[in-house]
Amino acid sequence: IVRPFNEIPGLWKNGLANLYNFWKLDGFRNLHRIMLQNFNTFGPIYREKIGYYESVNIINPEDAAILFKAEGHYPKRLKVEAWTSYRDYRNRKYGVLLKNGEDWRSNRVILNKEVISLKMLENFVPLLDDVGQDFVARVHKKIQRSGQNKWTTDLSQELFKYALESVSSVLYGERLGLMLDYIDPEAQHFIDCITLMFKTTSPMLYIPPSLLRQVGAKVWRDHVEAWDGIFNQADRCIQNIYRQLRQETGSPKRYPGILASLLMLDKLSIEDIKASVTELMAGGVDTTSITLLWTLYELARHPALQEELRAEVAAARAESQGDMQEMLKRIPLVKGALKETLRLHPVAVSLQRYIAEDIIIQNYHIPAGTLVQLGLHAMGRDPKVFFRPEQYQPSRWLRTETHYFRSLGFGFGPRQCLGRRIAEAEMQIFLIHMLENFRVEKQRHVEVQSTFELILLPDKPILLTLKPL
Ligand code: HEM
Ligand code: 2DC
Repeated sequence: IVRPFNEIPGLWKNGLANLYNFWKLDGFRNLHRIMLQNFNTFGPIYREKIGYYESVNIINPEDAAILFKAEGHYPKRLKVEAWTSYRDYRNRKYGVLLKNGEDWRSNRVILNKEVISLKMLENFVPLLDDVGQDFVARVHKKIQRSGQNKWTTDLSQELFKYALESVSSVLYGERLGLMLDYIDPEAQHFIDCITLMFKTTSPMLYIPPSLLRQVGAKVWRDHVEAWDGIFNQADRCIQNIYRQLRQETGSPKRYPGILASLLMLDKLSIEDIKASVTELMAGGVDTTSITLLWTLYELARHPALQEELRAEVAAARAESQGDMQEMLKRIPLVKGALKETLRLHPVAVSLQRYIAEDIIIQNYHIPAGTLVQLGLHAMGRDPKVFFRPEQYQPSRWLRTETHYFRSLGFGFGPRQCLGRRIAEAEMQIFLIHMLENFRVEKQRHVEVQSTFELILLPDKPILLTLKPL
């Protein structure tokens, strides 16, 4: 017999009291740990209300399958009101990230062809390979300058620049020059704005931005300032390409980048293109860079594994005579390492959908329209889902264990990450070049954990030492 919605365990009766407790636990930064704890207390399904944020939470891959089968024709994630409020406030259009319904679908279908199709990957790879090579050259230079034949540093700022340079090169078909010694201060400002934008979003998941705006709260003001910085910089890049395109005659000889392709295609309005390209540019910085930082950290902690990956890359290089596109087909363990990083250190603490139809999960009835969250971070660490979950083991993705609804770092289905192909290629190419050039080591015994700033980030600087091979 199916049990009713109201019998799902959890704390969902008093949103304000729960918000107060959440705040006392520093929940704004500990969301992932609180979710783990809730699954321990309540079991594989619990209902929750914090402030005005209400959801049902699940953890099992089999339940995730049920959730995604009920996502409907127009899958809808949690509405991040801070982001929509900013757009409304400044009168800017929603891009594919924030649109819903038919408007989302028609934009997404066109963007899919230019951004996430395998055909386009061919165009992206040479651009991303150039950035990877420049990154390595930059590190060699830093090592030389140190005079110690090694370089010990917190790589996060370097990785932000690598990620922004990479995503910009595929969006605009042009380099920003962030691998040079003196970089455009505007680009640095853009990077800082993205970090601030994420950080100021998390409190506004639970307290309505409209309220914070009315009382003139600092988080809201900082949030607006951050998005303003993001949009100003993106507008400059977009204007620049738009102008060039109008001056050019005839069709371009080489691949002109995603933005120019979309403009020439002429299927989306300029305002729609601008909105989605800005989202792609902003979405392409902290996500891949943090994932790469965690991967280097894990490789530094597992030297034998690092050598195994290096051997795989060397063999792939030899077999494909340096053709990067071919190489990417011959590095299953490197790909496994990235999956393993996203299992233990996912960018997104959860995946969510407002379900389009009634479903039954763990024998509870859940009505259509409910926000259901899959605890991605919790699932990745659950011993019932992954054998010895605490171990970083890229080879688990090659064989033996089942992968059914277990590799969800980029989300699922038609609403999954639009930047997925770019992110994957960018990260694989980065690791190839790094493994071919440097040994990565870390300081003794510093346990790094995650902190929640809308995305999950390392809670302290990760110091790594790079030594030339
Ligand atoms: C959406 C993860 C990199 C742009 C998402 C979602 C996740 C995610 C979990 C939500 C998917 C869902 O609801 O099913 C990641 C991870 C990344 C990454 C783990 C890197 C390691 C990127 C990059 C870009 C990007 C590089 C841009 C080039 C987007 C956009 C959406 C999105 C635009 C919204 C798509 C839509 O609503 O239709 N990402 N992402 N992401 N991501 Fe990423
Ligand atoms: C944060 O409880 C925790 O990819 C919330 O590139 C639920 C939630 C909703 C939407 C998620 C968000 C979480 C984490 C960051 C995500 C976002 C959707 C897209 C975004 C996963 C899990 C991200 C980082 C995009 C951001 C692009 C943007 C800033 C232009």
